[in-house]
Amino acid sequence: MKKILVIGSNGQLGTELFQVLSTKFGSKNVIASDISAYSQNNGLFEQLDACDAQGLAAIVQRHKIQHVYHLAAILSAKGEQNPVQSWDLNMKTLLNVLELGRKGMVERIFWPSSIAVFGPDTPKEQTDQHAVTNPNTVYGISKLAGEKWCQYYFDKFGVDVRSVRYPGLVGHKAMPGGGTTDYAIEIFHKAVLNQSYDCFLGPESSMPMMYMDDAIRATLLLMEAPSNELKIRTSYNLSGLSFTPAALAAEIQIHYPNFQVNYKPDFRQAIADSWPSTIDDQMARMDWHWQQSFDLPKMTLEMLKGLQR
Ligand code: AKB
Repeated sequence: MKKILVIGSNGQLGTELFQVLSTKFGSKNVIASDISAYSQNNGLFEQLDACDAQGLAAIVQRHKIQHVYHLAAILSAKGEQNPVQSWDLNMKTLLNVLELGRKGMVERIFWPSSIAVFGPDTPKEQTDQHAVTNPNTVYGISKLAGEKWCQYYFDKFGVDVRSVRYPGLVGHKAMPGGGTTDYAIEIFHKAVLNQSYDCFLGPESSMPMMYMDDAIRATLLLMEAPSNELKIRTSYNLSGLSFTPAALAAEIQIHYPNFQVNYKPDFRQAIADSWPSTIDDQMARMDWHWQQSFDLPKMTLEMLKGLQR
């Protein structure tokens, strides 16, 4: 059994990924870590500021960690409010983890990139793996630089680091924190409370999204793929579904006919406008046999059922 460390385990993705990894590999083999002193999960936990390289290395040595999932980051919307802090945290933590790989202290690393690597010059539809990027948010710039660092550590030092460009992730077990795609989770929380939702994007902002179960399945598929079959060592395009706030509201109204959305776009609108609408992920489909399974009706049903429970 592999020993696994999840960095950022209290986050939206970390909470769910930790649970799935613990079930799959055994709770004694998966260690959660977060900057917070308290764990959202049951199981082994270490408090860790991933900017602290020595603290990170000590945890890796103590638990004989082989695989690291490094999920800690400041996301797009929060990043625009704290540009320098976001750059420092996003880059320093990644380099600390890549250094573990270079020193032979861990065998394999997962680090998420994002559709935020794309920008206003990127073609909007079926955005190709190698499309022009030119991001205009600090989060996007840090993800693009991070992708290049992953490629560099793979080429120069043979570090087995793997990555996908997540779209907006939609799940019901944890709240998102500071992203532009967060509306797609918040809206469900309001619907099940029979409240209206003030959406911070306009009704026609189409963005790539993915239900959390698909995101976790994609992550595990990539981490289990034979190294020699992976042709992309920056980060793989990954596609689930694309929808607008209006389309999502209409789908929720099938279940909650009185549900109302008020559109009040703020600074996040410009970020959403700079990102693609749909993604071409054929490289992921070819190299590690990726296929999404959630469409908008299925995702909506799962979200509503999960939140009602
Ligand atoms: C965000 O909105 O910042 C994130 C992302 C797309 O990476 N969810």
